[in-house]
Amino acid sequence: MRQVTVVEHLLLRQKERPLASGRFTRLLNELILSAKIIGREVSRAGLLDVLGGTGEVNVQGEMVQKLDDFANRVIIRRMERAGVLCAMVSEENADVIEIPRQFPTGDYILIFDPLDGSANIDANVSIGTIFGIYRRSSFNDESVSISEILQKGSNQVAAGYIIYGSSTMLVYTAGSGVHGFTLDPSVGEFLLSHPDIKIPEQGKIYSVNEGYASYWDTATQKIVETFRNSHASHGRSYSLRYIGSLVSDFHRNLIYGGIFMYPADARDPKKTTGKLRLMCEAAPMAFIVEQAGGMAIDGIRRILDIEPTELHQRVPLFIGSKADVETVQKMYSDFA
Ligand code: P6P
Repeated sequence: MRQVTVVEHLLLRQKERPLASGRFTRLLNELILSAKIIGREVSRAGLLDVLGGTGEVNVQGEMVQKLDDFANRVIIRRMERAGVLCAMVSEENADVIEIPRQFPTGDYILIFDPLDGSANIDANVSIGTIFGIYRRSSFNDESVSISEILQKGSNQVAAGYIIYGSSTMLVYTAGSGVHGFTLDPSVGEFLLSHPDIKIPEQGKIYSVNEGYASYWDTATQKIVETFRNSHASHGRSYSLRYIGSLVSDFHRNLIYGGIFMYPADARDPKKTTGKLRLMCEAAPMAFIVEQAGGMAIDGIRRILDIEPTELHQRVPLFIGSKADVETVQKMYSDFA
């Protein structure tokens, strides 16, 4: 079968939209090139002086890894020149990243986590880049206001991730299904390997950091116990799989089925709504999983319906196979 490159796939999509300007295609092309550059460094991390931390702490209060910093700079420098963006938001930067005046702009807004799971870099665990793409409400020359950026996830025009694992894969949706492309290093192209991905209706895997169980509220403890003891309650056993890298845990569940949970916990009074970020982690993954037939909630609310009030606000996340997420939603509702 002739291999379809991601560029051909994007051009096919563009042909189906006669009014398309080609800016979206250009945006994704630049993002894909950034991913190839990041992937190259990630694959050589052990050989270069890019392992370990920079000694700095980011806006999230997390140690900045050298590869984090590298990935962030690669994306910002390449995307600010692409002529398609009016603003960017990075998980690594406290404020909105404006496009320097010397570069042309467009009406897309890119929100991204340059290297999620980076705490695992030194252990050679798979990590990833996560992105969500929005459009500003009205195209004008004014600089983008924060209200134009704080959009709910259902406004995304596209979302995706690149996972740097045993192979480098790009998984993305632009609202017409979820498609996976595997990088063929011998030609440097992402080739269509997983067309129209659908997540199984119900899985046999639950992913959660059970080490925090004593910090969860009663409802959360009961919910996780249901999956742990599912053989007794549902007559089918679930396996606990937890990598500690969202992109890896999500991707495995997308392919095999299952649920990933990062509940709110009482460990840090400043992070009572969980650790994961709504705009640069939960919302892009929620768009992808819904397009693949799955579901994503904060326990009660659909993630894509949540109106952000801050750039880096955190949210509890329950995401994956529809039947499993519905179990969680029903149990939280019954406890409410
Ligand atoms: P914990 C990585 O730092 C990350 O943001 C996600 O990739 C991952 O799912 C989560 O944190 C792991 O957090 O608290 O279980 O180590």
